[in-house]
Amino acid sequence: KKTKVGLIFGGNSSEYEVSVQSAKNIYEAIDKAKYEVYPMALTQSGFMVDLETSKQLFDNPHLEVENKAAVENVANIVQLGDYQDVDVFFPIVHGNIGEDGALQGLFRILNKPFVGSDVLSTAVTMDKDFTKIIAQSAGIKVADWVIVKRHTQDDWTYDKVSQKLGSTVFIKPSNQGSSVGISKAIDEESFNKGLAEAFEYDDKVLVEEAINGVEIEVAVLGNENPQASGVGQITTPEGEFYSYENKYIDESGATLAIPAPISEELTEEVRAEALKVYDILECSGLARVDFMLQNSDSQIVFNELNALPGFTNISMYPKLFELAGITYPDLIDHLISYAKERFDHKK
Ligand code: ADP
Ligand code: MG
Ligand code: MG
Ligand code: K
Repeated sequence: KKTKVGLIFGGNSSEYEVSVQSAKNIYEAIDKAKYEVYPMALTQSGFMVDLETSKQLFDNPHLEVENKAAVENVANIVQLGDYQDVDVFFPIVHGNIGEDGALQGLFRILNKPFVGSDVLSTAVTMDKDFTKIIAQSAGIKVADWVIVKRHTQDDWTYDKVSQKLGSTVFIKPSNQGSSVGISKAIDEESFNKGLAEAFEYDDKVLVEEAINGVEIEVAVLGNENPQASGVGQITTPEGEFYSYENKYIDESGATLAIPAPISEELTEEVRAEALKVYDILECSGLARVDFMLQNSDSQIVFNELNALPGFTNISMYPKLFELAGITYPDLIDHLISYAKERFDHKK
């Protein structure tokens, strides 16, 4: 008997298109002899659509979907409960709802296995502030930061933050991804502008010390004894950071180097640090752990953990494991096995 996989994708975050592409690639690559896949879309308005329509989104992500059930948002998501014959859910929804513990909570209520980290871990890692607090308390090096909340905004000026964090700072909404709402500030004007922009996305904003260096990333796979891939590096044009534009729009904006051109010794150090972060944040299934490698002293500074990273067949996560000898279809197979394993252990 084939395992029935509920492949959930889409969502209302800025990473909608990436999610659709990831789901399409998973749908095409999954071992059909072993798995039967139900593609289930969460459209941008939050609706859950029927299986046939979901499949159409693979080639036409912005198809105007008329939801046949025409019921309210939440009721539609709860339709997932109607699919009692799904053996395991594979959520590949980034950001809001998908990567922040909300869908994971629903799977727990439905009492079904699902790919990726559980409620606590996804909720914590979606919040950059909580992620850093926990990592730092476990001895992981992170960039220094302050928290500005909407109601404490007036207490903060560029002068005040730059005294603590240096003259260049990064401003980011605490709960976001894809660099949305993130900016670099170098003076009062860019600080005020950046803060206003970040508050468009969240009530809690991080102002962070800028790390002068390159971004490096590690893919991690597994439950109790996870394995780390090699290290990948992101190179952005001089003076730019890995912005939304560089990630998804301008093809020439950023390049991935897999493996990263760093020493074997440093590679091992980064891999070990990634496993430590994965363990501290109690991840399971998969995660991509992102660091900055500081130019001045080659220190590795943990930046963030992505619980459901981009999973298209050219994304960093699968590419890193491909280099480690795990093909894309095998990776999907492993993830589903880990989902079932965790479910069985928890009973
Ligand atoms: P997201 O979840 O949106 O990817 P990140 O924290 O990874 O948020 O920030 C997006 C990008 O901004 C990073 O990939 C990096 O290029 C840049 N960046 C973020 N924080 C810093 C920092 N403290 N110092 C230097 N660059 C940073
Ligand atoms: Mg992120
Ligand atoms: Mg990031
Ligand atoms: K994250």
